[in-house]
Amino acid sequence: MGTNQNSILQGCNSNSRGALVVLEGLDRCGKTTQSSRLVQYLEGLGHSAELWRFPDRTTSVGQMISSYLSNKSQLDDHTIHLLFSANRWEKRSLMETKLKSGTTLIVDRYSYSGVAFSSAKGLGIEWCKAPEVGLLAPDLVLYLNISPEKASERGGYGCERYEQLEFQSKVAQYYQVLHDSSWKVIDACQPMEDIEKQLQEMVLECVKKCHNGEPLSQLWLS
Ligand code: Z5A
Ligand code: MG
Repeated sequence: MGTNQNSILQGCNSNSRGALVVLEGLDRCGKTTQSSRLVQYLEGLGHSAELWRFPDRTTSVGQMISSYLSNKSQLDDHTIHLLFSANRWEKRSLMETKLKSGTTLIVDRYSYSGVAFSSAKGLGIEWCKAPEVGLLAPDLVLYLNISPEKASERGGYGCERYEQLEFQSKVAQYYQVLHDSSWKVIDACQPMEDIEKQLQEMVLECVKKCHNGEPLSQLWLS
C-alpha cells in the first residue's frame, strides 16, 4: 500500500464510505474515456472503485431504453423520461450498499443527463426533476465542457437518437441551469492526458473527504 493510501486511512471513522462521482457533458465530450481511466487510477492507488454508467442497458428497463435510443422503438417523451429515471432507481439500493462498504463509484451520466435531455425536448424542467428526487446526490460532478460543434467532429457522432447539433445546443443550455456547488467544469478540448490529470486531483480530494465521513445526501430535496 502506498504512502498516499496510508495517509488517507489515518482519518478513518465509522461513517467512512466511498465517493459518488458523476461525469456529465454533451455527447462525445469524453465521459466514457475519462471514467474508465479514473477507475484504473483509483484501483492503482489501492482504492476499491467501480465504473457504472447510465443508462444501464443490462436490465430489462435498460433494454427498453437501448431499443428506443437506437430508433428500434418509439416511446412518448414522458414515458422514456420515466424509464431513464426507473433505471437509476433500480440501482439505488446497490449504489448505497457499495458506497457504504467503501467502494467509490465513478458514474458515466446520471440524473443531470436525464433532466437536460428531456427538458431539451420541451418537457418542463421541474417535471423532469421530480422522479429523480431522493436518488443519491453525487459528491462531485465533473462536467466535461465542449461545444456541440467540436463534439460533432469526434468519432462516432450521429449514430443514435439525440446526436444532432441543434438538439445538443439545447441540452447544453439545460445543463447550465442544473449546475450547482458539487460541479467542477473542465475544458474537454484539452488533450486527454491533461484532462485526466486534472480529474485525478479532483477525485482524490473527494475520495479522501468521503473516507473521512462526509455524509451521503439525496438529490434535489428542497
Ligand atoms: N440519456 C437521456 O436522455 N436520459 C438519461 O437519463 C440518460 C441518458 C442517463 C446515450 O448515452 C444517450 O442517452 C445520450 C443521453 C441519453 N444521448 N445521446 N445521444 P450514452 O452514455 O450511451 O452515449 P455514448 O454512446 O456513450 O456517447 P457519449 O457518452 O456521448 O460519449 P462520451 O462517453 O462523452 O465520449 P467518449 O466515448 O469517451 O469519446 C468520444 C470520442 O472522442 C472517442 O473517439 C474518443 O477517443 C474521443 N475523445 C475523447 N476525449 C478526447 C479528447 N480530450 N480529445 C480528442 N478526442 C477525444
Ligand atoms: Mg459514453
